[in-house]
Amino acid sequence: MKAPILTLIAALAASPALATGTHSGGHGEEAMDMMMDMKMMAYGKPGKADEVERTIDVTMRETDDGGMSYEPSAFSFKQGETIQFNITNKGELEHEFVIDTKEGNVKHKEAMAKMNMEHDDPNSVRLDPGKSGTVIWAFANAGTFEFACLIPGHYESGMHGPIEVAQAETKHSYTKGVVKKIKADSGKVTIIHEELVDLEMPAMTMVFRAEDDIMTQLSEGQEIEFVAERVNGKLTVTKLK
Ligand SMILES: [Cu+2]
Repeated sequence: MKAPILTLIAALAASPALATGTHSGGHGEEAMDMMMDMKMMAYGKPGKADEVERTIDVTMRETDDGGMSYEPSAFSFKQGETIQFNITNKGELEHEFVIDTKEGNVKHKEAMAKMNMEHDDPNSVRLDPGKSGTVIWAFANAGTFEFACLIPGHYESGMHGPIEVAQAETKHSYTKGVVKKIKADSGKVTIIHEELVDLEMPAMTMVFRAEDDIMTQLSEGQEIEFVAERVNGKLTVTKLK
């Protein structure tokens, strides 16, 4: 018996709103896309083959001491990286590789303990002994996630490891400008500036907000290099050089 972990997929696929002329049962791609959008998964999203930045070989096997393991046993990535995992089952038993949050894995593990579930999702692969498979995953968000085998007993035997996704550094580009006018009491400064690359704005004269620590460093007529960002929706000078 095979029951999908994500009954949501089935619900969506069966939804009349998604029924199309070509729909022939099974999980429509549209339904899958929609499910992915709806879930907005913290641990990322299915990656595209042409966006793979790194390929990592992973082996799964039982160990001589009665445990079960992955090699490597931990991963660290940068936010925004798309990784292709080439997974090989070098053991004697069936194993799987599932990417999720730690909580998500715990939940699925409990569900799998109750019934014989198999994963059929883009974030996982289940492999017979000797077989290889691929998971391509885009780690869109920073955080600590987990890869695991949720076949009953395997997690407890050691088949899980952390995936650390480091926050992407927001790169700020400095823009040249001349301070035209300062209204310190209202926290506003008018700057004649060159193109604001980060904000995709052309060279022009604009009013920016600035906190006191920035404001005290400014004077009218001064040539500056500055970083502008949207803070609470308002254009703000956040860095000065
Ligand atoms: Cu396993």
